[in-house]
Amino acid sequence: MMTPFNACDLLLHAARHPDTAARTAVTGPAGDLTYAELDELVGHVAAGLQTWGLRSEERVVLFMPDGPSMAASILAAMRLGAVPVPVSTMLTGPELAALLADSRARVLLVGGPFTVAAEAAVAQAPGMTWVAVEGDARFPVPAGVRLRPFDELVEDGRRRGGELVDPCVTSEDSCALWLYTSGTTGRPKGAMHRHANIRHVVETYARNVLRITAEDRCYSVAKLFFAYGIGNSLFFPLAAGATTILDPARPTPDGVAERLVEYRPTLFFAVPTFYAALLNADVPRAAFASVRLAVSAGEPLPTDLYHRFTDRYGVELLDGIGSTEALHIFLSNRPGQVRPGTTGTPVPGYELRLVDENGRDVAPGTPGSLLVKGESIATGYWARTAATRQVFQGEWLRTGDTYVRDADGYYTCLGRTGDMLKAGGIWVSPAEVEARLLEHPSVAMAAVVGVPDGDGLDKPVACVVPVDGAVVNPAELIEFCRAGLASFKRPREVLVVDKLPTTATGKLQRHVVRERAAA
Ligand code: 3SK
Repeated sequence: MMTPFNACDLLLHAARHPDTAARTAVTGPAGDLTYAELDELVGHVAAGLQTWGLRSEERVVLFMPDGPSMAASILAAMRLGAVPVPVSTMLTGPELAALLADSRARVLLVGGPFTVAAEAAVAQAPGMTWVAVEGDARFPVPAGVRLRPFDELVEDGRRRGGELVDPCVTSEDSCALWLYTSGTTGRPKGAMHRHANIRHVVETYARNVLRITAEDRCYSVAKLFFAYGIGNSLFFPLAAGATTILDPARPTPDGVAERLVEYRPTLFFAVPTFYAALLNADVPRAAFASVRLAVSAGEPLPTDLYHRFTDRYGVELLDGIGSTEALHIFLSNRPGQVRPGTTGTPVPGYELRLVDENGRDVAPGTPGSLLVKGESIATGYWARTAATRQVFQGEWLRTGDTYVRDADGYYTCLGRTGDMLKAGGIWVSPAEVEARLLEHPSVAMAAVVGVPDGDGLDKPVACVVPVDGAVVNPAELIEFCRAGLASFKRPREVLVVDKLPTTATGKLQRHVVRERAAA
């Protein structure tokens, strides 16, 4: 017998009680909403989407900045039994078009600042029927596509009193959310999460590691379109009846420092690259006066960076690891028990294994490939059977990371099992960057590897072989990549070489490239 459950009810439970409904659910530069107001907006957006023909289980793509509209739209799609697909606002038009096609979404919600990429994407999206745009921005759309202001969507739902006609009853197993990840092949894959997965991350990491309460105020540098961000800024605060601070701006150290002073978060979430940037920008200690706990994930936190941050700001910093496929963090340090340089111990609610290449468990002190099991693991990747079978093995998820466990049960990351690299906590596919480099007329061969920068954090570096007689200008090539890829994927450095190291069979020796690039 199916147990009815919708994660939206869990996240908006504070709206149902007279003593919590007036508490602030959302604050930030884009506006404030109490729980009662958020609940009402969610009802209007959900009813509006239904009026526009969105049906249960259909995907709705959100290409929006963090703010009340984005939060309400995610929750509204869930309430409807439809599937919100928040996607990176750093995508180019063709990248967004590829996700629209892959997800078969007919409805796209766009934030005002992102209309250039949206226009290019919608022009190539055959199944699109409705586009809602926040604010006054408009753009031409092909015949058959209706473009309306986001406010009109809300108004359409308001006219129906926020009521859903024949509401879909979801269960724990119903699909609640897709999050795209570049994974190991570089072609984005939609990880499909159930309503129960959201409850699990709330009941495990948020409750047992963060010990979040209704008094907390959460601020995440990672945006809502990341798994890390949607947990930090939506699931955890709302499930606790706490306040989320949603910031539409692209994060910079000075901008974030201003937000910290103005909105006074108690829980702060970022990636190691951003902690390094805060320190390098010399953000004052006072900016962190309200923060009780800082969290780092996305890539391993170097020991030196941990000490520099905690010494400078006097705030406990917890390093953890999660994944888009696991929805959030499953291995983490704990307040008062941090071992710098390690990723801590398993979060209760998850089981971990380290296995050798034959799938046998390894002993403490021996490196192994990290597997994780828990109720928040995605059900698979949308329409990607081969990749699903590789990564989701029965109840176990292959993380692709190599770890070692010490005798006390603390885990230390040794790197990626494959060749993918992470820059600023976001997956970068070397193959994708190499393909872009090879589009340049003066590039004959290219290899992209992760090389630690001055803070010990991996950044993409390209080694290129010029076409005979051509001269490669590194700065121009970086700009060329920035123009054709999401900017975080661009190489930070281009090294011009005569040839690339290859094996006897012509395969690129990536580890040799890495050594040379790091020298
Ligand atoms: O990369 C991580 O460590 C992470 C953490 C939480 C949620 C999602 C991800 C990818």
